[in-house]
Amino acid sequence: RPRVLSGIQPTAGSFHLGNYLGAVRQWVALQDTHDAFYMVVDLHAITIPQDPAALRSNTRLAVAQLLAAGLDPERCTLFVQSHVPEHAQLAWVMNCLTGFGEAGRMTQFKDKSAKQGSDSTTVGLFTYPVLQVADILLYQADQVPVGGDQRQHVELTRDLAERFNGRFGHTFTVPAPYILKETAKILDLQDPAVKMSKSASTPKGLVNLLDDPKATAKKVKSAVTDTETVIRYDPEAKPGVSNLLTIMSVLTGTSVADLEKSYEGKMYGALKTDLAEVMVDFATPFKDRTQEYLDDPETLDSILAKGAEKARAVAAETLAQTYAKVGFLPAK
Ligand code: AQP
Repeated sequence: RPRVLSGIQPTAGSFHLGNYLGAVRQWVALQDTHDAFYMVVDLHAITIPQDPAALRSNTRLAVAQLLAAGLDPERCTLFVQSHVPEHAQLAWVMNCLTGFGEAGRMTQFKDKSAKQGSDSTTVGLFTYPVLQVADILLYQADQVPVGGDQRQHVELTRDLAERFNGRFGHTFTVPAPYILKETAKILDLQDPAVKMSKSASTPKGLVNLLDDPKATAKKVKSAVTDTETVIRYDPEAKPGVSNLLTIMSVLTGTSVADLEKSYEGKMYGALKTDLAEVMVDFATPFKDRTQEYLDDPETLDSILAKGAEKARAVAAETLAQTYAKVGFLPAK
């Protein structure tokens, strides 16, 4: 079975619709066809300041949401990044292989650091993509299921894997991104020119899965569309409506073409009302299941302990090979 690896940050509390449709939904499907490793990336979270107690509880909350979304610890390896120290260890080796200019070209870093200003941008944020390289290479992943905003980081991973392999002999699998075209970029409901994002979206543009379902319905109903009246999929000319059609299509399993047919002659309000209902039907049980997992922290922690053990077995082997190739004297 090919192997997949991916991660999600615990920082925002609730996952948003972009996280779910762009990434987590694919993770669930890939459990049946791939050897799947999924993690909550708390090392990445501290690239911006975190309250320690909040980070701890958000990490458990992220795990609970992943289980509620359908990850099954019997069919995948689910763990917390900081439980596997090899991530930080391999990241150092990868940092020493990455050009300063190369890291500076990462668009996510450029965007985020421009917003924060240089005094509050940490070196950790700068090397965040390199930690991501280590995350992926440690597991010899063949594919990396992510949203479109992560494509450049997977490209960097490929470059560094090839560079290391070229310099020291074959060590790492060169991974490919696994990005579904339809859901690669779920858009902000209020500003369909940009992706839905926890840090950049306004509250009205961002649908958090754990929001009060009534608030979610309201956000969907006030989504920005356009001045036409035709319900038609055209991401260039009609990004707002196309975004709603995409979300509706994925959550109901109906093709966009069939949706277009069924809304022929109808107004935007009809689509929004139906989608609001679909969203509420999806989010309500998701929220309940998340709460059930949170109410049982012992089970959660034992899932994570087993996950970390399985992950470490793979990660430790890759790190040992890497250290040997680099020329580190083995500890006796
Ligand atoms: N709008 C999106 N459409 C499709 N996929 C998305 N992802 C994020 N936003 C969208 C994908 O979700 C996964 C987890 O991303 P993350 O760990 O970066 O989570 P986040 O920090 O909550 O995501 P944001 O909102 O994108 O954060 P900021 O605002 O900090 O940049 C990834 O696979 C990502 O591609």
